[in-house]
Amino acid sequence: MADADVLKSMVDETRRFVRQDLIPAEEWVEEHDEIPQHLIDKMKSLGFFGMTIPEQYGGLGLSMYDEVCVVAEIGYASPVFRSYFGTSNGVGTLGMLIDGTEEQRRSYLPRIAKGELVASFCLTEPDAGSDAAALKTKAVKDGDHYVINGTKRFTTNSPHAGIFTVFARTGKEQNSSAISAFLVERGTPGITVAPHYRKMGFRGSHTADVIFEDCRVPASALLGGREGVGFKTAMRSLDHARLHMSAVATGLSARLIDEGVKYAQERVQFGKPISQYQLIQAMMADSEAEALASRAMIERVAKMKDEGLPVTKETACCKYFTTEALGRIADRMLQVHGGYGYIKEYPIERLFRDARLFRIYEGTSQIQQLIVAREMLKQRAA
Ligand code: COS
Repeated sequence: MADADVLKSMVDETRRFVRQDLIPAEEWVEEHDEIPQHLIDKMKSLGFFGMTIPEQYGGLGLSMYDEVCVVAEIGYASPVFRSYFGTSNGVGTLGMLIDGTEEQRRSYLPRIAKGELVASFCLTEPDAGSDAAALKTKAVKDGDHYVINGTKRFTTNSPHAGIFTVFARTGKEQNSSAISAFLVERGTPGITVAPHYRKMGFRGSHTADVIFEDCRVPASALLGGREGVGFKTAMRSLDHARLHMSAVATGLSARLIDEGVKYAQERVQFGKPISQYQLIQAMMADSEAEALASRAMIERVAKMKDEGLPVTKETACCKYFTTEALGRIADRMLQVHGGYGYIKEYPIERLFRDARLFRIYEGTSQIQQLIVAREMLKQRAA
């Protein structure tokens, strides 16, 4: 964990950047469906692309606690900005950090930390979403190479990515024990990134299918040099990434509350600001209580993770609670705006659409419930 003063100055600097640079650019991003290059450059200079990458590989080496504190600040802006560097810190690099060889880490992490190389995570497929172990992409050994064939779906940042962590079947078994992970560089013949999807929200963050057709990679691309452990690498990466995502959701909840309360203080009906009415206050109070609970959860679980404790159940609890709370808060704060919440005049309409994704990606709420219940039963059986 960083020294308290160092963390405070990082949080303060991030808060300033969010308010001075990111929030004023949100509408431009929405309209143009891209992030201006000068903001990407500023995010690079602040070290955001290497936030979780250890210092020895050129990153900031934040602890999980530091990470949730900084990320909750970034989450206060449109989640699109965080999304651009999110995969480089999260699922796109965690595999290398958890199971990669030293050579693999040295080859990619310093460039990812600088923002020169965007990392992307190819797990989901057309027929393997929640049931990730059902993936069909194959990697067949051919001498000192593997040949990869398959289609990966909804791959965040794939249009910008320079390196993909690709999960593929190397064995004949139909279960998760036949899944391996590969580090595949963009530009390898046989990779096609499809045009990005038109989504409900998150304009400016690009998600596309990645198609592998007879894509030959050297055997050294096999993550950690071991077949059959890829599924566990993916699950362990997601344990971390779901806590990171919970911090983003917590930041966005705080923003939505500020937007709703500001509107309630300005909007006059029946002769006084609507913030003076108890039915509006109830929505404010319910939202504030849930935001506080979210904040307490992420901080506590981050500390547990830093202590090396198992947190599969706890990160799933965080992802489940913070993103469902975010959904309720977004709905209430839009309700506070009344008819003005349903038109594009205020940020709430866009943030509401963005908030909807949180209950779906990096594992739906239903998958988080399933993980929590399974872990509870496992603990009781032990
Ligand atoms: N950490 C380490 N190992 C884990 C693990 C974790 N968090 N979760 C599972 N494993 C291990 C299990 O212990 C098991 O190992 P053994 O075979 O040695 O016993 C193996 O992985 C298979 O686990 P399990 O049987 O639980 O797999 P299932 O296919 O039943 O389901 C879920 C696992 C549902 C949890 C998984 O498919 C999942 O997370 N799905 C959602 C995927 C997702 O989030 N997609 C979003 C897009 S990716 S950004």
